[in-house]
Amino acid sequence: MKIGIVLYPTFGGSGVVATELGKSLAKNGHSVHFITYSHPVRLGSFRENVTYHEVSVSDYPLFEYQPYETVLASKMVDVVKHEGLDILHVHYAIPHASAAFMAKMILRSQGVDIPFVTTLHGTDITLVGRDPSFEPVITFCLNESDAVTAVSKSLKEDTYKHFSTTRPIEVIPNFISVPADYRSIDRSMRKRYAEDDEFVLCHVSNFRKVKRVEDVLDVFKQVNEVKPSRLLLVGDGPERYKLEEMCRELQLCDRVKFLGKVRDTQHVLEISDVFVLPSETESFGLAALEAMAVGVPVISSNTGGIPEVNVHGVTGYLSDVGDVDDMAENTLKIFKDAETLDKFRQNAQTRAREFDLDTVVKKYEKVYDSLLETV
Ligand code: GMT
Repeated sequence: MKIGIVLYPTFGGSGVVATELGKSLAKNGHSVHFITYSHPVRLGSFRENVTYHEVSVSDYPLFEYQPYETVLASKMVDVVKHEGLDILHVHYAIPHASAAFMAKMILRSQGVDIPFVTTLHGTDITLVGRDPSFEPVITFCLNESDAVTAVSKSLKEDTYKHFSTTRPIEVIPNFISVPADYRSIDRSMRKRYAEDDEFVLCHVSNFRKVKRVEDVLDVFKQVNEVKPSRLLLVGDGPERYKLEEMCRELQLCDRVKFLGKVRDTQHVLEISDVFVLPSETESFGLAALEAMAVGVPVISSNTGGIPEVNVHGVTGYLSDVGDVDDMAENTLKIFKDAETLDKFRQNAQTRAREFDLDTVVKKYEKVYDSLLETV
C-alpha cells in the first residue's frame, strides 16, 4: 500500500506516534510518504520504503500569516498524483484534516479518488479544537473524513461532547515497542545524576501550561524532604523560565536538572525510578507509556485517558489534578522499600506490553484495508 502520513514533525506526542507508525508500516513493506514542514525528529536517517516530502511556504510580503494549510493541501495533491498514493492519514486535526479534505476535493475534480483517515490526538479536540475559532471547521472535517480514530476512549467521548458529530470513531491507542526486561537495562549513566541511595524522579513534556510542570516541582520538594532524590526534567517550552525561577525560590537547583529537548528520551527514563505526569488534561499520555515500557512506575493525575494507561496501585498511582500532597504521598509509597519499587516496576512494564506496537499498527492497517475495499 502507498500511504501518505501528514504530521507535526516535532517532539509532540502526535508527531511521535505518526512517525513511529510510518516507520513500522514501512517495515511491514508499505511505501510510506511523510508530508510536513521539516524532517520529523523521530524519523532518523535514510530507511527503506520511506520518503519525506517537505512543505515549504514562501515568504511573500503581503502575508501577515503564512498560508501553510493551502501549501500543505497542494503538496498532498502533488504527492498523491505523482507517487500514486492509495490513502492519506492525517495526525492532529488542525489544520491537517481540512487540508486533506481540500486535497481530496481537488483530486476528485481531476478524476482521482483518495480516502483520508483523521487521527485525533488530544488538544486538537480538548483544548484548541473546541474553541469557536476552530470548531465549525473541525466538525465539518470529522464528518467528511473517511475514517476517524482517537487515541483513547476518553478522547472519543470528549469529541462527541464538544462537537456535533455522530460519525463512528474507532479507538486506537498509542503504542510502544517494549524493550528488554527492565532488570537487564544498563543503568550506569545514573551515577552521573544521583548517588546510589537517592531516588530519581523524571518528567518529560513540552512545558506547556496544560502539563502543570510546577506540580512536578512541588511533588519533588515533598518527596526529597523524606527521601533524598533528584529530578530530571526533559523538554522545553513556554513555562521553562517560570519553572527555573521556581526552582531557585524553592532552593532546589542542586537537585533538579533541566535537560532540555532530548531526542531519545528512553535513556533518561531508563535511569529513573518514577515518572511524574500531573497534567490538567491528557488524552492518553504517551510519555507515561514510554516510561512504563522501561519499567518506570507513574505518578499521575486521573484526567482524560491517563487511567486507561496507568493502573492505580498497580503500575503507579492516580490523583486528582493539582493534589500534589497525594502525589508526593503516593511516590513515597512506591519508594517504601526495594521490593515495593521492584513490584511497581515489573507491573509497569507488563502493562506496557498490552500496548504492543505490532498489535496496534495492525489496527491501523485494518482501517486502511476497509477503506480501500470500498473505493
Ligand atoms: O502533549 C501534547 O501536548 C502534545 C500532543 C500532540 O498532539 O502532539 O499530545 C497529545 O497526543 C499524544 C499522542 O497521541 C497523547 O499521548 C497526549 O496525551 C496528547 N496530549 C494531550 O492530550 C495534552
